[in-house]
Amino acid sequence: MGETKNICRSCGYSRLKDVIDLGQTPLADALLTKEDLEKPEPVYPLDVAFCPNCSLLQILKTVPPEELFCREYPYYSSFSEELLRHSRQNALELIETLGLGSKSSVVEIASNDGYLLKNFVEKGIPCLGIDPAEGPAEAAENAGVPTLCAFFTEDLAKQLRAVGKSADLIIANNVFAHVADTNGFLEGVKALLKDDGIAVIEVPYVRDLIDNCEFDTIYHEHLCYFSATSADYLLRRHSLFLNRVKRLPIHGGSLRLYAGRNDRAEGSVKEILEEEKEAGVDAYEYYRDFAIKASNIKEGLRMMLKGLKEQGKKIAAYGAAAKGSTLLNYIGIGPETIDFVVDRNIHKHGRFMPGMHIPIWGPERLLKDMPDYVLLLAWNFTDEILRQQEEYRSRGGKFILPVPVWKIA
Ligand code: DWN
Repeated sequence: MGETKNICRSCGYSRLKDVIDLGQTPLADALLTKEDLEKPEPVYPLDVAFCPNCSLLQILKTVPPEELFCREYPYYSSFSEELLRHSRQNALELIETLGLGSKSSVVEIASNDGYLLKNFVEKGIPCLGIDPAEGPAEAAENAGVPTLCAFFTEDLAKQLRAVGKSADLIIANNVFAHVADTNGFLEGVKALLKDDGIAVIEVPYVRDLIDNCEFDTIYHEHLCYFSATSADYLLRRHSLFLNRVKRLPIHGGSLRLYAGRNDRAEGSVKEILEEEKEAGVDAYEYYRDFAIKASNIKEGLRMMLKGLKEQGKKIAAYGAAAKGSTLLNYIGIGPETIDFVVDRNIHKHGRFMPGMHIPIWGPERLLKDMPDYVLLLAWNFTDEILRQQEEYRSRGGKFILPVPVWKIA
């Protein structure tokens, strides 16, 4: 199912250069029920390539979005306090700097469970969430966030515009890198955006991925891995202009892109483009060693976990995260090593991790079973989770942080 494109998702260039092949991999968020364990589990190629023409790093396989973001899509943003704080800060800053009020119009693409738009609802600012995942969309509506359960496409944007809907602000966090029609997405943003409106788009940042070897953040939902360079090139092709950019720590490192119809670039844009030129993100050499670095992390982690098991240690994992699925499957860590995974997201409880079929329970299981070690799959929330698990740690439990080099915390 789906297609494997060997042409660039952004510019159509046909001679992409291979960076890493993570192998035949199950869908990272396709958590399994007990019944599913008896059925064949779909796997797809997970290989990443670099476009020398526009500098975009991307995966080649496009899994149909209906398979990725289906009814059972288990990801709810509101299970992370840090993400809620990060999102509230973003919303309040935008409300202030843009002077948004009761006459404004805000649209969020991939609004999930209303985790971010609720901050606009609270201020009486008219807003609309758009998200194809039925569970999170329903949760958003129940939280008082008007939500359209649909995929955002250029057609949908034009239909909304045709009935008089347009936006002063479009927010698109962790979705631009996820859409199969990268160019159509931007045409849709442009169609919906008022002449003086701005789009604020958060994407995983390719420099954090490469510099910290965050290979586990590669999965079929993440089709593109942007730099400011590749984003700037792509936006300009749609007569949208990158006017401000912020580098953020969230999700292992992200870029927040502020774009609009008018070219009013601030100093932050020139600065990051020069930094990236200096780092060489527009050349294949920057990506060349990524695969060997990931392989070294894989071997190091395998050996360390094998040693702990030989000592008779009990090991669990924390965070039934999409990145956790990539890490377990790429390294080949299964129930022979990890007894169970815990996660605060109640929608994941009673399910099993894709590929490795490790059971998922609530975090209270850690104190109940007291494993010697817990592999932290959701390492991007290390501080929040270690704080939360002080009791487990005070009883001698230890966390293993897996990337970029494993360490015990
Ligand atoms: O792009 C995406 C990113 C933004 O989120 C989505 N396509 C999928 C998802 O990726 P992920 O699952 O790797 O994201 P997280 O937010 O890193 O996943 C963290 C997991 O850990 C969630 O299942 C929630 C859980 N968690 C927890 O159990 N206790 C998180 C925190 C902070 C906690 O205290």
